[in-house]
Amino acid sequence: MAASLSATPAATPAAPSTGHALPLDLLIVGAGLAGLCMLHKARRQGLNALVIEAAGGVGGTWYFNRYPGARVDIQSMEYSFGFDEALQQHWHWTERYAAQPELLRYANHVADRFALRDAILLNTQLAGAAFDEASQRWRAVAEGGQAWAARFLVMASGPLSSPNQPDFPGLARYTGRVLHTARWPHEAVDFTGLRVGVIGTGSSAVQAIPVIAEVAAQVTVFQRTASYAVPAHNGPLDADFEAGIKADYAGFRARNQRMMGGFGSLQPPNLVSALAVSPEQRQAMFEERWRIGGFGLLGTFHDLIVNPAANELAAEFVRGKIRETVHNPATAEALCPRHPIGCKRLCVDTNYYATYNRPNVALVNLQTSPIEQFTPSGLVAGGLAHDVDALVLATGFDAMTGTLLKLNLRGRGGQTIQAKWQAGPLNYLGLTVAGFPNLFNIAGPGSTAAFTNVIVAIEHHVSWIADCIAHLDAHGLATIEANADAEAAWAVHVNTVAARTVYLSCNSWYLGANIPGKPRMFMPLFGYPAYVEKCAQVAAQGYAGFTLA
Ligand code: NA7
Repeated sequence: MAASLSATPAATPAAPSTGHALPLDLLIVGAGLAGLCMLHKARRQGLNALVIEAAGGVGGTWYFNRYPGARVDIQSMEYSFGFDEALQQHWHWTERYAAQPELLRYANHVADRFALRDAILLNTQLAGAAFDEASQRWRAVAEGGQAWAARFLVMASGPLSSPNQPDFPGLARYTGRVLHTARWPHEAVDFTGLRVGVIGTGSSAVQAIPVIAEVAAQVTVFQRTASYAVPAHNGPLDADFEAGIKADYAGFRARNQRMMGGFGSLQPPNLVSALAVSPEQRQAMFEERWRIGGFGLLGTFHDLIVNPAANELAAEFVRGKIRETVHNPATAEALCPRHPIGCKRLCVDTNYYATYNRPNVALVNLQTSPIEQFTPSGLVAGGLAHDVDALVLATGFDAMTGTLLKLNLRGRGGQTIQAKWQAGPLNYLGLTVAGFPNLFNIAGPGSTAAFTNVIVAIEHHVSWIADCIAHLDAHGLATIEANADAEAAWAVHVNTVAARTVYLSCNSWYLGANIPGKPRMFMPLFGYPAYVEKCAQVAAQGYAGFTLA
């Protein structure tokens, strides 16, 4: 960290460039969709808030993940804010699943529409923040040295914001261009006629590979774990569909709120077990969902995520689709995942498996042909040299905790977040951390965000935080802090819920298993409606499980 923290008051109470002369109520870290939403809500509540953002623009995920083919995996009509009727009536999505440029335009539209930019400091990376017990303020410093004091620190830094850059020994020897999907350059990258290597086959790779393959001379995909991908059937947004939703957008949002993931009410899960129907019926039901496309496949039967035997039937259905699609039987077999479907986030694709039928696309299975070394012209895997002009790392994120753990965050008594989360991200309701008063984390571990339409999760968190602050203000209270026992019970709860599902049976980023050395702890909570109810109950009981002072 370039800047240091001390218990002495911050030298500069607020950044002069934003005109924030008043003491800050909220310092919000991150100008992605969560930060924008929090800022707007705080201002509507009469609070003085400032957002700091490391990037040169707003939009978070949609600012950084600009790789070819990047698009949302939840339908556009659902992946948008519902807090403002005029906004949701005004905004028009062009596609069923919006692409990154359109999503970034949406984030910018929100910033402009609600006149948020005067309270957003771009190119400002938080170095650290410490809770000063004497003043009961968070004192934060940016890497450039600017400093602030704020009553509340809101981390809106995103669950998937720290790219995973695996420590590939010898990668530095490679002299071609290396790109990471999560830190894609802003200028166009032209792969025309080039030989491109792609490491990773998660959602980002599944979206990027078909698009890169259309122009590249050769694409070589290095796969460690095969992915399940369901067709998006993407295309222009149907005007009648849009009009139908807009005729009762509020009702649509409300119905989505009752779904396990906060989305998908147009295609609710069938209330039948995969084991209770005949093989022919089962096949027909899977086929129907496959024809519709998207995450709804996992709702073909109500027990696919909780019953391994039911899950295997869905997994085998998708393997059947892979074998049908991919002409080369050996490639098809290598592309067939073996872990339970849904255990890692399902990919929503356009032509992913079919892309392996192109003569210019090859798959290297790292299970049988591990990467041995990098060379100036490429890499050697399984004894074979692969020369490439560019290497795309589609290796994902140090999810949910990566960003916070890079910061110098200190709670009571100078305890660091690294010490606090040594064995995994302990927190209460996902929103708060014992020993870190007045700190809120949006869409982080311990909440349902990773399993939810994240915008729905963000809006819920923002409302909860705003209501909590209003409660403190109404009662003349300065601080709220999770109790250690409530926090410990919450960690048990999150893992108990996960243990009833297939989620513990593969090496996913939900478990921290994609990062060597990261403590294994199941981080997201499954089940949005029950979570919302619990958060509401806690508030209704005067913030049970918290100490308010
Ligand atoms: P993911 O889904 O975490 O995918 C990362 C991919 O990179 C995955 O196939 C990994 O294999 C692979 N990977 C990671 N490290 C390595 C190393 N060291 N060697 C080889 N391969 C590696 O990230 P995405 O960016 O695709 O998607 C993240 C989320 O964004 C997604 O879930 C959606 O919510 C949107 P592994 O499976 O770990 O064996």
